[in-house]
Amino acid sequence: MAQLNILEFPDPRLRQKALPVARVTSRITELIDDMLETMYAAPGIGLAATQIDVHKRIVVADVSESRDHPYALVNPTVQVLGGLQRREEGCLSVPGFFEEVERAERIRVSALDKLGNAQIFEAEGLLSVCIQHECDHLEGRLFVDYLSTLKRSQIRKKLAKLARA
Ligand code: GNR
Ligand code: NI
Repeated sequence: MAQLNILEFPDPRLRQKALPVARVTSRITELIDDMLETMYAAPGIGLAATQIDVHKRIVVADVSESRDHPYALVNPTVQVLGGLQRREEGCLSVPGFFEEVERAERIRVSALDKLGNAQIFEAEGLLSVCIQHECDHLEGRLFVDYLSTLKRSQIRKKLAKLARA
């Protein structure tokens, strides 16, 4: 297993659109294990492959208190079932900044799992937010894109200053 480096906003590589995984090979399974290790170490509740500069449609998540309920989603698709929620979000690629974002409350998720088997489940609350946040990464979108231009540029400037220090 290995921990991987996480790209930080405004790195242009975070804007790349991820490509579908053709087949869940042992290489993909190993990548998922490395992503889980990286997510738990960070610590975070989710991680998209885009954040580690791998532009494949792979997401991991674990929103449990006990940190022992991992999800691995390959080629995930999200169907909105209904409702809205506003929640404070953070991102390992935008360290130190937390802002409220509005998202769908209930979703249905279809994906392949770590072994390449099809999975389908419904999610709400924090898991729903997390999966929507991660699927945004696969499209090159970040939670700061939902904020005002002013707020986003403030965050960009503060992160640039921290990176220089
Ligand atoms: O660790 C994370 N916490 C979090 C909190 C609220 C909404 C979304 C998230 S995901 C984030 C990890 C991350 O950056 N995943 O891409
Ligand atoms: Ni994120």
